[in-house]
Amino acid sequence: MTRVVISGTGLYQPPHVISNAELVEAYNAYAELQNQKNAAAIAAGEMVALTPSNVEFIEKASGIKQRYVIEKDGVLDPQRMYPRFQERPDDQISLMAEIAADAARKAMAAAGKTGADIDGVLCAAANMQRAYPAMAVEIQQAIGAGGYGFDMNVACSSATFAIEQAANAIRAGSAKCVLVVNPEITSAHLEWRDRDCHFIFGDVCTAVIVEAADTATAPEQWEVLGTKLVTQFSNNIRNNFGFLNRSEDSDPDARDKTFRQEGRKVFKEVVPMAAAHIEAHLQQLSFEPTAVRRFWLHQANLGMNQLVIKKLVGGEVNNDIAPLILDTYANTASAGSVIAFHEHREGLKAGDLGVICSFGAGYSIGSVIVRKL
Ligand code: CO8
Repeated sequence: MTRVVISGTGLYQPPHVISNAELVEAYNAYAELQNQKNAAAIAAGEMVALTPSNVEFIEKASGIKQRYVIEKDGVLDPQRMYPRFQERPDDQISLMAEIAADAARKAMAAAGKTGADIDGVLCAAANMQRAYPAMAVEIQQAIGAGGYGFDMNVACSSATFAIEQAANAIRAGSAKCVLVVNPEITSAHLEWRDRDCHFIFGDVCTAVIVEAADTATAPEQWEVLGTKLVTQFSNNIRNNFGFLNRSEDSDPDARDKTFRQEGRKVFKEVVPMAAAHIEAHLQQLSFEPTAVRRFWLHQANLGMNQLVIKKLVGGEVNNDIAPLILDTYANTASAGSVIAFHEHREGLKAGDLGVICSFGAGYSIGSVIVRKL
């Protein structure tokens, strides 16, 4: 069977940072405005006043200290609370394709590839900017790639699921070198006016080059030993925003239809699923979890990752066994485990084993077992 390697990764990092303090200040100003507006209804017991958010809660409950965003002013404007992007004409590259092309070029440079070497582009992300033409096809054009491109969405597991599709395409002979790219503009589909989730997400884009081992020339390569995907339906993380909304005549005052979750339930249900999934995957390849040198896990919650690692290998979690990027990037949906892999490959030597693993909405879990060549 054709051996498959990851031969390069790339990262687009947005220009702006929002600290927890800035975020909380904006939310609290918004809450104050709402409470003033609804003072009569609140006094009459018809409405509940909004309670303030706070930095200590956010850091303790999630491990997040800041997030990167493409546009900051709109998010922090208490009268607005979402980013301010200018609509682009059709003859200009679209925003998702622009950040994807940036990350892609960096990954291609790391892998020693040009656009002409790429014959498959998978744009895998939790939300697409539009229905069609596929973002992947626009990215394919922007980087001068050949072959084909398509979009796919498995929420936070989009990247790992795409790496499996890329590896399968290479093994089946339908592609030689596939770009997997994960533009996550989470700031535009987060309800920043919801205290329960306003702190969770950040923007970013990651890119991964997956290719046949016999064409790879990069100085650093990671053989894909196996991939394993699983899904199980859950309503605990949903985004109901979609093309049917305008036909459904729903309540205009209802909460934004974008991201919402039952965070506690997600935490409880996904941790054991993820740990069991990784263990089963390693077992299929005759490895014990303790044989793994590094786990690049999905970055949603510090406590989740600590528990997953504890279940797998016992002992305390540190950045050497499971690096954390959540503190600086927040949850970046499908890109989280790939950022961890991109930024924290130091200290591993040829022959070392690693696991890239995502978990999130669906539920969906995807693991990629790699060995450094
Ligand atoms: N400030 C102060 N207090 C707060 C705040 C706040 N901002 N928010 C909630 N509280 C209060 C609550 O009101 C509650 O008070 P009380 O006890 O009086 O009722 C108390 O704090 C505890 O609240 P929670 O139970 O909600 O708090 P948790 O300790 O469970 O922490 C977390 C909340 C951090 C959300 C946690 O549950 C968690 O991380 N869960 C896992 C989430 C997860 O992994 N989700 C995956 C989602 S990502 C995904 O799959 C991709 C989606 C696509 C991307 C979408 C991009 C927009």
